[in-house]
Amino acid sequence: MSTVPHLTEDHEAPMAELAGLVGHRFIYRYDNGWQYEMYVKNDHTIDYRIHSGMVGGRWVKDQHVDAVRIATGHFKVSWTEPTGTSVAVNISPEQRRLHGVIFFPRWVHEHPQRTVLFQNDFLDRMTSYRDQGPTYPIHMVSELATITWYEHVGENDDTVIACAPSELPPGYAERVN
Ligand code: FER
Repeated sequence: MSTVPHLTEDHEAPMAELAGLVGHRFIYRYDNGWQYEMYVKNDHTIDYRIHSGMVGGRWVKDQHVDAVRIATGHFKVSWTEPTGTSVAVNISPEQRRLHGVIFFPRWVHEHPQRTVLFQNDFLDRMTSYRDQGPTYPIHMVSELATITWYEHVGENDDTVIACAPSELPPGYAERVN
């Protein structure tokens, strides 16, 4: 913990360090064709939607993450889902480049459709599947991606990711900026 009296977090002054990441929406397509959307809600939370891929249609709000700046303009966001899936994403917004590593438990790889839902409404089901497994062997997916949409929308806005991918207007995820 910090010993600085007015700071209570164990990571001091994160906001200046994470400018360019926090409060931004990213839409990106991995080189394997999988398309994702991530909203960095604040320095420890993301909301996201999966537009296509093995678990296309899945969406999640208020996932707790670890976010750090590795170097100027280069960030890393890492977390473990209630399903047991773990993800680490490196993001270079200005270069429109991203690299993700996803570690899927065996049960997700065998039954991806079990995770295609609004996860927040099914947390008990997800942790139950996670605890049943099988977990191993882990299915690792390591892919580069191109960021096709990058926009500042501000922090802690629950309207940014508020519906399933299927409920979006046609062409929503294909817009490029
Ligand atoms: C990402 C890669 C994987 C991402 C989320 C996941 C929001 C989540 C995977 C899962 O739980 O199935 O780039 O960004």
